[in-house]
Amino acid sequence: MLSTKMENALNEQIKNEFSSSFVYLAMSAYCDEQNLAGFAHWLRMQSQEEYGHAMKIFNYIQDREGHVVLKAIPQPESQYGSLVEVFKETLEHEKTISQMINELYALAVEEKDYPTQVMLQWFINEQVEEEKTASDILAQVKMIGDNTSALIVLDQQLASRSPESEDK
Ligand code: OFO
Repeated sequence: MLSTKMENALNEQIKNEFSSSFVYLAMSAYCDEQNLAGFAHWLRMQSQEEYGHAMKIFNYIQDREGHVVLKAIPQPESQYGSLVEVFKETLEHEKTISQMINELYALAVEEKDYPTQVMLQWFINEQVEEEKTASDILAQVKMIGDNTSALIVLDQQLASRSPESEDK
């Protein structure tokens, strides 16, 4: 059974993952308005992935016979200055989420909650990937600068992202 402290912290992380989903959906809308359909698609897939992360913790709390509490999520930004800004914010956002996951893991260690530690290891690995992907796209967007042809190529590449499988 989950301790109250652990359960509260996991419910908070459900909120953070749903909040991430909202942030990426807002970024997707911004890219769509800039006629960057590939970026918009990629960010929409990212938003769905974050929804999946929230549900992974949601299901876990239920498996441990805990109590799920869905908290209000903040309104995301709806305007961005540029693509560079979008991916700078994406990278910063993922670093913040990594920190949150690490803190959750530290709490699970403190609580001697071994199943939660195992569950969180998936998220620790995932965050390494999330930060790398955000950092790679940010570097590419910076390199492209004002080169429209290169931007179109990257937009086409990002359009090919497929939805994550169930266990992602
Ligand atoms: Fe849930 O990994 Fe990004 O935020």
